[in-house]
Amino acid sequence: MFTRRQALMGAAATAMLAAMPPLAAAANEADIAALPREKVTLVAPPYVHAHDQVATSGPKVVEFTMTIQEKPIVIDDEGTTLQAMTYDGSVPGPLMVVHEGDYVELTLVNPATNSLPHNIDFHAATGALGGGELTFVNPGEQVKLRFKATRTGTFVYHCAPGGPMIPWHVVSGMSGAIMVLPRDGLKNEKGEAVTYDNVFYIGENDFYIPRDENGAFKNYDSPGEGYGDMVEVMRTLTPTHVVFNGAKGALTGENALKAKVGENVLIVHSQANRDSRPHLIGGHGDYVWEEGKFANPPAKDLETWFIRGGSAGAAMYTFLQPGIYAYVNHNLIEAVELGATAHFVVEGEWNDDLMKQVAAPGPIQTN
Ligand SMILES: [Cu+2]
Repeated sequence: MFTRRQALMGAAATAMLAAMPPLAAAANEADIAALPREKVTLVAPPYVHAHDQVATSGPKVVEFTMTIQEKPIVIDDEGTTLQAMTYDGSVPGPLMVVHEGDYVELTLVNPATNSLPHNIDFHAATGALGGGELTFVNPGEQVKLRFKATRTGTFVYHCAPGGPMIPWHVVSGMSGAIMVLPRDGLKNEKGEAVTYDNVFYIGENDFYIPRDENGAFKNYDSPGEGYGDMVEVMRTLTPTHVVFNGAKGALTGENALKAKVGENVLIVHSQANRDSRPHLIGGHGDYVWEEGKFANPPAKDLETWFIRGGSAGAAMYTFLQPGIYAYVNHNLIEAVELGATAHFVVEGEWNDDLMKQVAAPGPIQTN
């Protein structure tokens, strides 16, 4: 097992961290202690905990707790099982929402029932390793990290316990996202306020499941048992599964996302390891923060957008027609063969002006 010291970024990084001066902002502690505190209970994706879009008060300390769970999850309809590593039991981990200027205070728990050390690297945070050094916890430990949310946008967080453990933990499920909203809410390209009626969080994962000599996916009894085989598959850079929210079908059929005509939906989409290209079949991105950062004006009317591996983006769309919309990674092989498809089931009145079948299928007319 990796120890805390061995696991981090090598001797140079360790020396650099040891040489860091005491926090210059120590005098600030009293100010932070005087801030109001809010305890948030996280919600499993695709849903998101209740939050204000426009902050109703000044900055606060927002308390979150996440418990790391190593557990088997079924990732396709053939019963293929991944010995997953999860934040709070879900793949992806929960979406956290705060406002710019708030302090995020996370208690990260690694129960003794787990077999591996873990940590968390917040792309939203400023400081060495995104908090990875400060949150490294062995099984049986917990840790508390505080960081100030200084930049707005949607950002990935992921486990980064050092060296080859980093990609392995990430492709075993350990990533999620945080959304830092501007205190006065989201704006369109003209600087006008825009709000959403609902928000869904879609985390995309690439999985690398080893196969046996007959080509069947292998099962393992623990993450560590499958490590060597999985690294071999990872090194091909060819995933066996590309899925939304932890499994093929996690967001289709009975698990489809629900919306109504006229509802304005925000879709936060993260991919911690690999590029993706979301497309809503039959709809559009009215406003898309492709890189996910709200200081930049959103692009408008997009057909397909790009999520860079290691980032989270946000797309806003008002549904105009009822029906079933597939939301896919528009590498269609990944969408259909490997699993990266979600469905929105939208209720409401059909608008013939926007689309109508003028003549039903029938014999080809020759005259
Ligand atoms: Cu981990």
